[in-house]
Amino acid sequence: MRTRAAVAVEAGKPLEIMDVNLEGPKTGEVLVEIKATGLCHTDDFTLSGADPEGLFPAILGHEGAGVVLEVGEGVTSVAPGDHVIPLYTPECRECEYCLNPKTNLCQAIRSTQGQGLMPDGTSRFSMLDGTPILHYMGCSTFANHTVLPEIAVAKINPDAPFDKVCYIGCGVTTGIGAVINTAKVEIGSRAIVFGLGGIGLNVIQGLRMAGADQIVGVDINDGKSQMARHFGMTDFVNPTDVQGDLVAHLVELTNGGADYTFDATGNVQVMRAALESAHKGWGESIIIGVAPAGAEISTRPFQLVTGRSWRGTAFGGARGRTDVPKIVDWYMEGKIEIDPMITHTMPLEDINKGFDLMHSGESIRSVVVY
Ligand code: NAD
Ligand code: AHE
Ligand code: ZN
Repeated sequence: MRTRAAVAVEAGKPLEIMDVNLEGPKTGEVLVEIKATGLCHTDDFTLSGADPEGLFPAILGHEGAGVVLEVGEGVTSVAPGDHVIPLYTPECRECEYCLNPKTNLCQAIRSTQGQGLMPDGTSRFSMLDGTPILHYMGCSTFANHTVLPEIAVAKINPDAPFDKVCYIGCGVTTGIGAVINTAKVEIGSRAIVFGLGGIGLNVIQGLRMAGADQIVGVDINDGKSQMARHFGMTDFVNPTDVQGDLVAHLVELTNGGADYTFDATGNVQVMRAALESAHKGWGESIIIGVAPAGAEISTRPFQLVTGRSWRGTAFGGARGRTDVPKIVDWYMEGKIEIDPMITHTMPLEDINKGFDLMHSGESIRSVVVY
């Protein structure tokens, strides 16, 4: 079939909107009509050329929601008509990782996914002249139709609005999951969240759900503080307004350091500040942000010797097929809020404007509605 897509033809160039060829689902695969997709900073990171795994030409996008149109041979868990969210972290429920309760990082298809290919080692997308186009993060939601492995789709409540719950495909689950699944924040905790964008606001929302007493938000853009307060932030710090050392300021503000800190910026200097503003003896710092090729984190080992720990999280530690439908239900029941964070919607033709809004700091989430 033919479908409409925004193609990343080359690193650092705007996406090009074009018709592309899409082959139907093979064994164990499903064809999904994408109805809406969010624009995550990770898409921008890969498009910029900073992603060591970035490959071109590719169809980016990993925060989508849509409807199953067709299933390949052997598919049993979803059927045409089902509403689904594509999963960049699949859940095969059989691999060594899925069988270990300590991780959500299913590895069943990770190697081909990282090469922009389906599990059989081929791509389903091509340009009209036959040039292959690679998949991205196993999702490629910047196409109106995409093909996904069955283990990489979560079946969701059919009443859920696509233009809101697409955000559960990455940002919402990553932020809330970092608090609940990874940090396992306790009632009464003090926390600091660095970066109040599409991920950081969901960390704040998760901290409020977990019963944190103090939620400090740190961002270089004052414009992000109003929304963060709406989601539960108790104190705002703009590092550019701090006289002297940021870490010392945050340690004082949190009465000795935070029980939990979260980096949602992808900046390795910020990651260091996050680790060092965690409380001596027990503070945990969770890295969510994705850093460019070649970037490395550093600190004095003494920071760890004296009881702080550094951890990381992908997709908020969520097991997609199990947890994503539950998070959609939380949204439908009003337990979590999504709508105010979706500050802009646009047709696919305007997707590059969505990235401009991300760069200027004007948007929280832009969503493309097909
Ligand atoms: P975003 O652009 O919406 O938000 C980033 C925020 O960080 C902005 O508000 C920006 O002003 C702020 N910021 C930038 N530099 C800062 C600094 N030096 N100090 C304080 N604040 C600063 O991006 P997003 O979509 O929220 O993504 C955030 C990060 O999380 C990105 O690196 C993204 O790639 C990553 N991410 C990781 C996962 C995961 O599973 N680990 C999932 C999604 C996104
Ligand atoms: N490809 C990059 C790393 C990108 C990365 O860390 N991706 C996160 C999800 S970000 C979603 O917005 C992730 O899931 N990581 C685990 C994995 O297996 O990719 C690089 O540095 O090579
Ligand atoms: Zn993302």
